[in-house]
Amino acid sequence: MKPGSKARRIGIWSTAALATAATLTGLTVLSVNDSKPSQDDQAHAAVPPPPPPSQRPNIVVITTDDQDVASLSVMPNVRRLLAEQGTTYANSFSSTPLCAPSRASFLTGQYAHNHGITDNSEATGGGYEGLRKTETLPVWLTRAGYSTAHIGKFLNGYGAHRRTEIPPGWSDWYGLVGPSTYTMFGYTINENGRLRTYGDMHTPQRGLYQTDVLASKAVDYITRRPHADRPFFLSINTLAPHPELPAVSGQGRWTAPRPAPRHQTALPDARLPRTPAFNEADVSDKPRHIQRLAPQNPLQLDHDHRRRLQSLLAVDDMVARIVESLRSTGQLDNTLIFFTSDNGMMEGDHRINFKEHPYEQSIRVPLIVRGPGVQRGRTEQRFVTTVDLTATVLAAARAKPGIAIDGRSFLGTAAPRSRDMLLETGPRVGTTPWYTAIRTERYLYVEHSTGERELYDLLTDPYQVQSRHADPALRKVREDLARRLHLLRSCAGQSCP
Ligand SMILES: [Ca+2]
Ligand SMILES: [Ca+2]
Repeated sequence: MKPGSKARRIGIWSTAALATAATLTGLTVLSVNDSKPSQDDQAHAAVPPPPPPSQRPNIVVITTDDQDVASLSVMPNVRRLLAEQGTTYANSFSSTPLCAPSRASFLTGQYAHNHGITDNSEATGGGYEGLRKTETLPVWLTRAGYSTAHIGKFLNGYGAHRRTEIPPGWSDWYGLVGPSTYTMFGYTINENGRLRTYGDMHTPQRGLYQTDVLASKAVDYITRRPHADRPFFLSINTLAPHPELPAVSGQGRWTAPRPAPRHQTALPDARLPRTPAFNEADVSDKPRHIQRLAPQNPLQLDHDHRRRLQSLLAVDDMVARIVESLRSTGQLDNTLIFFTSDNGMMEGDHRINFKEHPYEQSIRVPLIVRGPGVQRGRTEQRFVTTVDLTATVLAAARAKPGIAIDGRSFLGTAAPRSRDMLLETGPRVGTTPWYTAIRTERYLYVEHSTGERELYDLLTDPYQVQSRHADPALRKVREDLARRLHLLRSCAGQSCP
């Protein structure tokens, strides 16, 4: 390990350092138009035939729900067992920062404009019912000889109509059913076709906390290896740190998640940083739907923030249990572990207490990888996005997708540090307009369905408090970004950068 690398690694865990990093990453502006196609496609043609399944790695993907990057600071096991033993991707983005569209992108390897799911609700063709399930990652991995298991949250609306349905491609299935997904106690799991309910929504009970039960199922799967002749793909999806159903509190609104009983009094001093974006004082530069927002109650935000962090402590415990079970069964050295989230979260940033929007806290997600061939203790600056994770899993498994996928593998391939990142939402139930946006190393440029525009220079404005879409000095920049965005939002497969 190089001197100083430890300090640098630890540095990424603080919010202040993240802000500094955001400023620093703006210093070099690469012309992304010059970027070459990823080398892994060329490499694919040159590799020998796939090795027998027994030589391929097991793959574990841990996905939290609505976790912002800074919250990794309260997860020492993630740091010690994953980050210090693997590579942290400091510029990882969710292409559609909303639950179902982002999860659909991971499962299909496609941007939302290609898989078609832009909403959590089936009323607009989104959610579980909208997913074309016969061509998804677990189906392709099964074809390639993998055993596949899913544990926890799936796409919104799963189990709402057919509670015992098991989506194609999963050899073991422990999916959280319907709206009960959004409770830490009293949820129902479809356990390979058999429904089982754990406790009561209103009665916290030791041993029945959702994250702990999901962790036990993961450990059981890893230990039992129901298909020991095949490598496995294990997908674990926690509700934490996503809010719980309105019915839980009876307050008529979604409320911050309950922590595990053992973590109820943890992190008493946790408080959100008051950055310039926090309850942004002047939102006149922003689109009308943001201008209409009143500032959020900072004390409520701090309270919810603390609960979110407390709920992540059980996820951190889960990571330790998973790594330990892999170690004790002799599988750790041959297992790739990915830790990520479906989207980020704004906690008062620009007066918003949600994700979905194209701002930094919403689009940035944790991404840490450890396992065979992955460099240890490294922080990687290259830009990666949701669909790249799919491509990376496929490449590691030597599996082929059944449809054209939009992502590029990020392990073991040379790539430019920055490339054009597409951000996009689409029609949703409700009134929020949708957008397409491009995030480059220096700029964020947004085109809203209302015709409104935003443009931020992250070099001079890392907190995105002054949109410069109307600034004549940036006219050429804006035109160039608009041209690049036009290509991005209709790209498919090989035509995606
Ligand atoms: Ca989410
Ligand atoms: Ca402003």
